Amino acid sequence: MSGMCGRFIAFEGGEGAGKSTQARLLAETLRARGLTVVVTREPGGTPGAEAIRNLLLNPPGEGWPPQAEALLFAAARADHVAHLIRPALARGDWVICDRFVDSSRAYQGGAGNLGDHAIAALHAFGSDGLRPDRVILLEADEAALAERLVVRGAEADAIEGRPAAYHRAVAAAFRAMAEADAAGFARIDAVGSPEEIQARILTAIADLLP
Ligand code: T5A
Repeated sequence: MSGMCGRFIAFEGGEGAGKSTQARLLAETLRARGLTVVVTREPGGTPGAEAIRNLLLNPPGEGWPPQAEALLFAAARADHVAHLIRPALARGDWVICDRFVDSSRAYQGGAGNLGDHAIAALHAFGSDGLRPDRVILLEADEAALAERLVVRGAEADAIEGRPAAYHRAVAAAFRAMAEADAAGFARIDAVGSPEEIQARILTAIADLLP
């Protein structure tokens, strides 16, 4: 629980799992029910964090060492939490965030080998350990995700362009986190039409809805 009045939902999963699409659809549905909803993303969401996003996804020079990368994600998150997420929750708004700290746990902590304790320590320092009320983990097999990214056709950024083994380790880390915290995570099958997937998500957050 975020401990505040609004609700905080984070979408997580691999590249192309449909997080942005589902975040947008969920916001539309909640707004139609009369809720005030803020949709945001990480890295980013505030001017400061968007500036850091650009440094992370298009690194100047030879690329960030793993520790520097984790610190930059945590710094972007600290700005986003302080300037956007906490104020919105305090107003009683719903916040829907496309990726949050569990991406750092899966990418930098798991696939990047920095470990969960290091990421937890950065998050405790940067963002007072804020947790979503529910993490929606969108899961699909590698082939389905690869096909979507080909259809989308955008050029891979510095993290998306890492080898398949890295992305497999990311998926495994997400799976392990969800298994360890069944109440905090909803594992959603991300294969199907956007509408089918949205119906699964609404079922998974039904207990949070007013
Ligand atoms: N990162 C991020 C870290 O390493 N550590 C961190 O702490 C954080 C916060 C962020 C990168 O940074 C890394 C992870 C990432 O590598 P990003 O641009 O936010 O970069 O990357 P993604 O989150 O992966 O965003 P994507 O846009 O690639 O994927 P989404 O949001 O999961 O997917 P979406 O909705 O854009 O859909 C992708 C494509 O599939 C289609 C869409 O139309 C789109 O073309 N699609 C579907 N196709 C078929 N069936 C469906 N049901 C579909 N739903 C969507």
